[in-house]
Amino acid sequence: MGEPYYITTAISYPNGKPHIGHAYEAIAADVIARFHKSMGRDVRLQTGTDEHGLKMAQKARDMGITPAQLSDEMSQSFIDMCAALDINYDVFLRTTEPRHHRASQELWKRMEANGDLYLDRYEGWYSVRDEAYYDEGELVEGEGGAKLSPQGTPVEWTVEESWFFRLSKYQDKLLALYESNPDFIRPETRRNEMIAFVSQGLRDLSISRTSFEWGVKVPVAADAETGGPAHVMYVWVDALTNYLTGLGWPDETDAFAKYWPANLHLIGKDIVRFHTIYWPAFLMSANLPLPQQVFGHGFLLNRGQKESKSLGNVTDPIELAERFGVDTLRYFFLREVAFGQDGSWSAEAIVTRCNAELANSFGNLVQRVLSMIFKNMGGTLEAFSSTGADDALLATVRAAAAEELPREFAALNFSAGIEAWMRAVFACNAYIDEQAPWTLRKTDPERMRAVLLTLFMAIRDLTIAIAPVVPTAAGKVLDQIGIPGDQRGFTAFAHAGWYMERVATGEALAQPVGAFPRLELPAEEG
Ligand code: ME8
Repeated sequence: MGEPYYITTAISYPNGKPHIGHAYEAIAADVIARFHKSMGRDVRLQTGTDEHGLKMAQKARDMGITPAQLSDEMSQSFIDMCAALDINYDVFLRTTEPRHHRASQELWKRMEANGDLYLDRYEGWYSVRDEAYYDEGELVEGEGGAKLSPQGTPVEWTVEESWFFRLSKYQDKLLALYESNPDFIRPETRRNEMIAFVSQGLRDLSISRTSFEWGVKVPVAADAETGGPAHVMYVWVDALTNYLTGLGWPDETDAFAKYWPANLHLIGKDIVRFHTIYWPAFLMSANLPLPQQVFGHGFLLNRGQKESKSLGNVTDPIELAERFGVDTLRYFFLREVAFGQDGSWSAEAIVTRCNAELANSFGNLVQRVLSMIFKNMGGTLEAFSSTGADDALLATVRAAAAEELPREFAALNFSAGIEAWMRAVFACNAYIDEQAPWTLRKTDPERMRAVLLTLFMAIRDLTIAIAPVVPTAAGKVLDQIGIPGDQRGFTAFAHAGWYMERVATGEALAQPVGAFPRLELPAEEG
């Protein structure tokens, strides 16, 4: 097994069904996980649901059910979304699991043992929608003078006895972390925001609540000290701990030894503060190693607008996948959006992009070449002597598939990586037009074979490179061209001799079937 690679998504609030933003994040994380797996790493992908807190409690009350019923029902719809989008996670963690309560309490005890917790009274603003505390100075004015959080959500004045975490103590340590580890927060804009925020000074953080019960109980010893009402943890304390729970912590498991610290916490831009200020401070306090990187991706908008119930433009990602195809949707998100920035989707944009690139440029190339091999060579492959044009094409393809795309994907620049891949696809299409194998069939069958076999190798490389994005379609192509399961990763490129091996076997190919269908836009949306 290769080097370990641990990637996590945010855990979603199951207070409603998954939306397009949840799908986007899950897809990006899955592509990253598959990419690293293809590079030979020992990958672990964790996702899940964040089931405690006031937001969940209030939603359940509104629906006339218990918070436990709400989280059971809705968390299943996140599991269903993952299945529908081909998200190949290793762990789906629910924060209501007993092992998660135990891990959260252990983290609490370690922070307490380090002298970082104290009891006081919290007075300040709280947004239930964000599950976040805000300083007066951060609030913005909404319609009619209403106070809103910087995310535009309502805030309420809260006064409560509360445990506090000495966040202020970690201000300099956090700034030193950002300084010495420039890749800890990405992209750069998010890093700058966090440095500015921490530089202004950090206040201690209220980390328990007494006004409701739906949460992880603070450890008994701490609770006994207060003599007052029982405290439950502030939902973000337990939520962040999920990244440890999934590895079996606090037990000394093999998974924890192997995968912690995480390589990447992939989250959205609205929750960067929790992951790059609170989380590393909690971990430092508990004397645990820090994750290597937190990446705050952008938001996905529907024709430039935020999806919301009031606008009536909320999209069910499962329906979207059924309508356009899972691979198509995955390709569109990663290709269309510059990762880290906000992006916009529409049915036309999906159809236009995917028809032009996946169906017409790549799908057509595959279909044409494999059909010609099937019809004119009985599907049989054999060694051939190449010309300069063949070698040049293969060098272009190899550079895109084995170097440019992986370099960009490793840096999370998906659209740039796919663009490099697309240029190589265009090079194949230019080559096939120039070489015109359909003419060579009559004039020079030997040369036709060399051209088709060159394209066969190009297709193999290009399919392996794009497989993390479109796993099902790529799998179909690799099945058709008979690439064994253990030779479907980037690691195959490194194996000397492999390049010609498949061609030299003389085995016949199966009859090709299209893997990248053309999409139609329903009339009402055209
Ligand atoms: O924040 N586009 O849960 P959540 C892209 N439970 N991403 C989006 C998005 C959009 N329109 N809307 C939301 C939470 N997201 C917490 C996380 S982690 C220990 C706890 C992203 O269900 C959002 O940024 O509100 C977050 O990364 C994820 O979806 C879950 O959001």
